[in-house]
Amino acid sequence: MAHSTNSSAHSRTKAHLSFTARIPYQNNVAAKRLLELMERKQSNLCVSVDVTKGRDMLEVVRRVGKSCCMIKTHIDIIEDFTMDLADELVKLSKELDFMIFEDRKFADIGNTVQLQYSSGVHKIASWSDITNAHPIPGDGIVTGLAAVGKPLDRGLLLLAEMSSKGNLATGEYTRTTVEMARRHRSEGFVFGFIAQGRVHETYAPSDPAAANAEDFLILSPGVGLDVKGDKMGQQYRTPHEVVFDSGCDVIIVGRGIYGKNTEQEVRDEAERYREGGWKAYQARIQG
Ligand code: 5BU
Repeated sequence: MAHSTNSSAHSRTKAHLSFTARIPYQNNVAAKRLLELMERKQSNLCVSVDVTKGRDMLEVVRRVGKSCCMIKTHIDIIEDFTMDLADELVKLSKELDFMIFEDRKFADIGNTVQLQYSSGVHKIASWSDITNAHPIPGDGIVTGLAAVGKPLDRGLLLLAEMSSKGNLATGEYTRTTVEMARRHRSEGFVFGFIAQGRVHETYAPSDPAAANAEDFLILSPGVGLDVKGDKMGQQYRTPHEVVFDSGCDVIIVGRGIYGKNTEQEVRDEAERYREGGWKAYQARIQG
């Protein structure tokens, strides 16, 4: 999907409001917490910690926790997972003030995802503030996850677009994803999208009053300052392109940060991305 590369296209939309000013538009508790947290820490950086050992994950988190609003996990790649790791992560999230996003990409029928979210080895809903789902199974996936997550004040993002070359989440698929989120917004669980731009504005409701009343948060992966992609189809844009040009709210950065060698380099890169993301956000709301 080609999103507008001109921020003026977002005029009179929520893209020009501060994170704080957008809090009243949220129906989801986790979304309100995230907006408050971003403003408080002056950070719209989510660090994706894609390492395979628990102690390495905690080490990266200790290094970047102060710079980010969120830590994103793929908990199923951790070889030595126990619930102690989850407990430690939650403890660090309170000490260092960030939220936890398990990038689980649920994609099954409601009954199954409900079990995958609540149970098994990982018990994701017990420690992860936010998770995400593919819309492909239909509305039941939202209903199933909400039955577990809503009572715990968790939040859900729908995958409306992806960053990788040749992905199928485009056009009609993205439009119907937006419509699915819209159908569930008032229930207070779905609060946004994983996307490359402001998909709910690209596919806006026909009634301007309805468009005015709604807000969704956009979290965007595929962010890098030094390289344009990897050998397996990942595509990177800069924080400025993602936040200022395309109007996304949160930048998700993985290897660009945790992939550095020394402790200091990891800390420095986290600050570099935090600053890049935050400056682009400030320029956007001032523009
Ligand atoms: P990277 O190291 O910054 O390329 O990591 C990006 C992370 O975001 C990684 O955990 C992916 O699984 C995740 N991701 C993505 O890269 N692109 C997408 O469209 C989605 C998730 Br959805």
